[in-house]
Amino acid sequence: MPLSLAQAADALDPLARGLAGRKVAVMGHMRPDGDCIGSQTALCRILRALGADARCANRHRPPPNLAAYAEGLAFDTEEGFAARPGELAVAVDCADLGRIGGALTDAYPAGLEANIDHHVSNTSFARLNVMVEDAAATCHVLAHAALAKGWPIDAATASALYLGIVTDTGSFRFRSTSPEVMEIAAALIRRGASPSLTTERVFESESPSKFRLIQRFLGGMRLLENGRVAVGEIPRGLYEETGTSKEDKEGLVDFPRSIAGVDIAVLLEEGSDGVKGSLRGKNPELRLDLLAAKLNGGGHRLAAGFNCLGATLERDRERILGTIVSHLRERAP
Ligand SMILES: [Mn+2]
Repeated sequence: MPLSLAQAADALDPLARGLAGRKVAVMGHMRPDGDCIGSQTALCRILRALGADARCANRHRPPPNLAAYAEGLAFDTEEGFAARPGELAVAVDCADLGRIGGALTDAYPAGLEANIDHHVSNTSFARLNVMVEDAAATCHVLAHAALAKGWPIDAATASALYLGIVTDTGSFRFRSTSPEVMEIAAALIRRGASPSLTTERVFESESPSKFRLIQRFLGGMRLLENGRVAVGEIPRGLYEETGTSKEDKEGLVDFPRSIAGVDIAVLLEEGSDGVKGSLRGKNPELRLDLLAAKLNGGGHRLAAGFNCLGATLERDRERILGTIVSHLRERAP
């Protein structure tokens, strides 16, 4: 059941304090983004300060522009991953167990201790499930709880919490940017988060190869349905050609989203195992989470993703785009 931020803080406080003296793995979703790295590292730091022996675990390492946030913490990846004796696992920013990946979750046969998230599609997969549908970010849920319950917040923790809020609100541009979100951001800045350093680290540290990827992505972008759908693609091999990797995909879908009149922005990424899609919108009535569910995915009303296993762009592009266009016609003719 979705909770309010205050209810979430009440549920999280006994959890965080009760983990003192325990070994804990704070897990996030594969191919971690700013909110994932921010909530993993912030919660890990808070739990340590409260007396737990906490580490971060993610199938993939933090992308280069977010690596600084994991400094000083154990951040383990799927390579040789094992649970420590008696260790409990807590997931942040993960809508379901599949987002964490079996390489990590299989190490905890008794299941996960807690699941802290803000995705509407969250499947309540842990013993304690704390899902705040209205939260702008998982870091918003954690920051609210930390401030309300007096958890230790040093400058590095404040910076990590701020990171997740900045990235998931699109630098305070998306609908989720409420007065309350700004108040929490202000409280984090007072505790040492730096807006300018965050911008530099996260948004102004792109590589020249990323620039080549952006050029190619923009060159192939096109509009459908009288300009209401904008699609960009990353065909198989483009990462290799441009000297980039999957991590460089971050932020590309904001280009189609930025065009006037576009209701649904689509990024299609072709890999060896199928076609992954990212969906972004401006109108919550369009329910992109429901659209993604039709394509083996999920997410939020305005930001969702899907994964068409075994698909290729050449064979399945029209079917995938057809599903997107019919959804748009159904929800907002
Ligand atoms: Mn998030």
